[in-house]
Amino acid sequence: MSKSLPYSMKDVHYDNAKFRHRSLFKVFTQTLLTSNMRRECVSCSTGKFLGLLMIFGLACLMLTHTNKAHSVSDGLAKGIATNEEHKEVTDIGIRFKKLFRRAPRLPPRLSPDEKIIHHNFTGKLNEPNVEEQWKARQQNVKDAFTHAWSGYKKFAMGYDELMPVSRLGVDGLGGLGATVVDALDTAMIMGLDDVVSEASSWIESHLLDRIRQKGQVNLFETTIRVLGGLLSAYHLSGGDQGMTLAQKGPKPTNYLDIAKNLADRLLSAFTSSPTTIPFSDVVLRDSSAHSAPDGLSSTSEVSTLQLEFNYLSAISGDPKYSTEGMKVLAHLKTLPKTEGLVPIYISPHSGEFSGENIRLGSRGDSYYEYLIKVWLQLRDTQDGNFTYLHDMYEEAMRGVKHMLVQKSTPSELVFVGELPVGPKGYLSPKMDHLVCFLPGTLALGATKGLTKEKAMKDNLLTFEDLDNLKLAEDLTKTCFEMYSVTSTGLAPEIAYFHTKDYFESGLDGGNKSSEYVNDIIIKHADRHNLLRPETVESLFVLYRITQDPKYREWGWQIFESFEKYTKVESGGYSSLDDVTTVPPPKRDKMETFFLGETLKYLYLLFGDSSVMPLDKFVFNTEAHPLPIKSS
Ligand code: DMJ
Repeated sequence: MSKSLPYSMKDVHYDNAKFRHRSLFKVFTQTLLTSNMRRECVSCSTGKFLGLLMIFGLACLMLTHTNKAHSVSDGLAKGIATNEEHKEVTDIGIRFKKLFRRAPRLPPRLSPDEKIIHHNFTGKLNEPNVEEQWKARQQNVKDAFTHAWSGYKKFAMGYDELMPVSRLGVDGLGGLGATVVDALDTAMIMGLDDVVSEASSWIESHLLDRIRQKGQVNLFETTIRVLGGLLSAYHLSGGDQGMTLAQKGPKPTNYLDIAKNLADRLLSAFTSSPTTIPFSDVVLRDSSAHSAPDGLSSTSEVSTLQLEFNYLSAISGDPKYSTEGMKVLAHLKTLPKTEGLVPIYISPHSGEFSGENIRLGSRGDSYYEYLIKVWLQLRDTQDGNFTYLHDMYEEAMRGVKHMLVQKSTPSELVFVGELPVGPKGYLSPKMDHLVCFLPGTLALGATKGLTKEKAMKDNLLTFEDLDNLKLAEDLTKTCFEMYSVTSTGLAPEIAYFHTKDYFESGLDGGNKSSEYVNDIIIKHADRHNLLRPETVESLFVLYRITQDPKYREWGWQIFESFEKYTKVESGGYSSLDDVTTVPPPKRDKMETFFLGETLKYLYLLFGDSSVMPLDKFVFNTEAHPLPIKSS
């Protein structure tokens, strides 16, 4: 398969020229060079030559009049607001000098279309009841959370997950009651005091014992779900002068004590390893650690622990957690990469990457997410220089655009493919649903959590930021279309894209009325849906940053499909076996991240944008918000 042109060259129209003031001289000479005039000039008659002279003379005349817009642009370009703009300039010599001066480079600004975006999408937003309507929709999400929790509480309390169809509990994550801890801060944010009370008393009475007694757990899963959940609960219940969203429940220090106990055991994955790369698994009861059977750790797993470990060090006053976590990132910085892209496996024994497989789906995804998020978390602290994380992130995003991004045929959806045999091999047009975290991360990386409007007003965006934001918007659309192209309105676990080099017939998503039904291919083995959060996560971030209501509308459509096809009457929601069939067969599992992430992001998407602002909180990869502390 041949590679098509890189995304950045082919598709992005943020040509600097768009933002530059072009001098009249340039316009004039460029016209001469590019229009018919040039061709005809070779044999031009005296009459035509005189005509040209007249145009030139007219141009000079125009320049002897004041041009305020031009002066304002100059002021902006220098970043200074001066009164010069209003002065009459009479010196023709200066004007001629201007003719030959290089046009200044202006900071990017919102186009008039973008400025009015939130007034013209549905035509309804000026109506007084629009916010009321979103509040009502937000209440629906809250009701869904209550229904999910009630199923879990009735049939699986204390187990990691609920099997809603069998009405049983199952321990798929080592037996720490993962759903309880993952769900707790969502309940706090939603103001569900009874759930907070039930979840927190279970944690107070059982979690420490479980941590002392349980066997093998995965370092990454336990960190992002359980440790992350505890740390967020600590802050949201008032710890570290945090918010007091929880009216009921234990003192924040109780969450902190449990978090420390757990993290002390997890640290053995770092300290037993012969390199700075931690082993993948820990036996909690004896604080021993070992690598996975193949001896390897996932790249995303070893690089997705640092937000949690850093915050724990900040609030406990003990630097050891942060020190171990950050050693990993410092080491990853030194390893060879392909345009910032990394293989999905790494060996804790050698400290080197293993294999050539490069992707932003499973085992690769949150490496890229944490580069920018850890930088956002630490950039204002005085603990060291973390610019290298931002550099690694930017280089990687350039690599994504250059090596992985393509467009589908016939309807040109932008997608992120994979390099299963490394950078010299073919690009597979396969995109995991997991990759849908990327648009949110790109948007966050561009504006650092501010709205695009504010970031542009304050001249904070570079052209690269805008380029990344444009890609974020294109990919969010693709992720949404992965839902709307199926019969159920729910995305498959994996999609393939029809390109000029790749097509398989008879594998569409089933929604024949979708414009993209021929662009997206869904193989039989990939048709399941695990109630994953990545797309609604990106919708939430994109809505916060662009303020474009279409992201809310898309979120609502997805939520309605979850309600219609995944809800189990007796309590809980179930993952599905096949999103292309109606009714879809249920898989009998409610993943913890449905409560921890999916419903939290939907709730925040439909709610007031001042709650959990993205420039003050960084969400760990399991959607547990941690405050960004300044120095
Ligand atoms: C979650 O546990 C996290 O979001 C992780 O980063 C990826 N997988 C799941 C959700 O899909």
